[in-house]
Amino acid sequence: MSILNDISENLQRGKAKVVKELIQQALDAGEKPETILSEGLLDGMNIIGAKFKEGTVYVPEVLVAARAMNQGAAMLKPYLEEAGVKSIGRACLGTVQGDLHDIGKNLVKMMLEGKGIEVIDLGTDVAPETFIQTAIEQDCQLICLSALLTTTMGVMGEVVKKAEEAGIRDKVKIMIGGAPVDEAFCRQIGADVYTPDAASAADAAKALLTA
Ligand code: B1M
Repeated sequence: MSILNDISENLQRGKAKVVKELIQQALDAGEKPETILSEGLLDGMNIIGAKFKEGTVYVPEVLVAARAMNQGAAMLKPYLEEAGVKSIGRACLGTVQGDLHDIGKNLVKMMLEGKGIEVIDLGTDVAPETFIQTAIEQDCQLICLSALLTTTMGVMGEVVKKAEEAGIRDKVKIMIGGAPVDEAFCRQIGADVYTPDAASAADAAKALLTA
C-alpha cells in the first residue's frame, strides 16, 4: 500500500499523530505537498464523508477524522505557500452563521495565504453583521464565505444584502464556496465569484486583487 493510501486510511481512523508522521515521510521521500493534500488527506476525508452519508460512521468518528485533517493540512501549509510572496490584499473569511464545518474554510485560508493574501479568519458560525463590520474596520477587499449545509447557504445572501445596506458593496468582492452552493446560486444572491475548491478560490482571489 502506498504512503498516500496510508495517510488516507489513518485519517479515516482519526490517527492524527500517525498521519503527521506519514506526511513527514512522504515529504522526505519527495512527494509533492499538493499530492499529499489531495490524494492522502482529501481522499480520506471524502471516504469518511461518503460513509457518514450512508450512515456507516457517526459524528464522533467524523470529528476525529476532521481533527487529523486539520492538523495534517496545517503541517503542509508552509510547503504550499509561494516562496517570498508579498501581501497583495486582505480578506475576511468564515463559515456562515449556523454552520460549524471548518475544514474547507481552513483549506481556503491556507491557499489564500499561499498567494500572499492576508486573511482575517472569523471562524465558524459567523453572523452576517460580523463579516460586514470586519470588512469595514479592517479594510478588507474580499469577503469569503463558506457553507456546507443547505440550511445555512441562505446566510450568504444576507451577507450580500448587509454589504449593500452598509454602502460597501462597490468596495468589496464577495466570494462563496462549499458543497451545496454553485455558480447559479452565486448569481441568484448577487455574490461576485463562486469557486468549487480552495485552490481555485485562491486563484480567483488573486485575480480580483491584481486586476
Ligand atoms: Co457535517 N454534514 N454535519 N459534519 N459533514 C455534511 C456537510 C453532509 C453533506 C453529510 C451528509 O452527507 N449527510 C450533511 C449536510 C447535508 C445538507 O445540508 N445537504 C451534514 C450534516 C447534516 C451535518 C449535521 C447537521 C449532522 C448532525 O448533527 N446530525 C451537523 C451540523 C453541524 C453544524 O454545522 N451546525 C454536522 C456536523 C459535522 C461534524 C461536526 C461532525 C463535522 C465537521 C467537523 C469540522 O468541520 N471541523 C462534519 C463533517 C466533517 C462533514 C463531512 C463528512 C465532510 C465535510 C468536509 O470537511 N469535507 C460532510 C460530508 C461531505 O462533504 N461529503 C458533512 C472536506 C472539505 C475539504 O470539503 O468543506 O466541502 P468542503 O470544502 C471544499 C469545497 O466545498 C470548497 O473547497 C474545499 C475543497 O478544496 N470550499 C470553498 C469550501 N468553502 C469554500 C469557500 C470558497 C471556495 C471554496 O470561497 C470563499
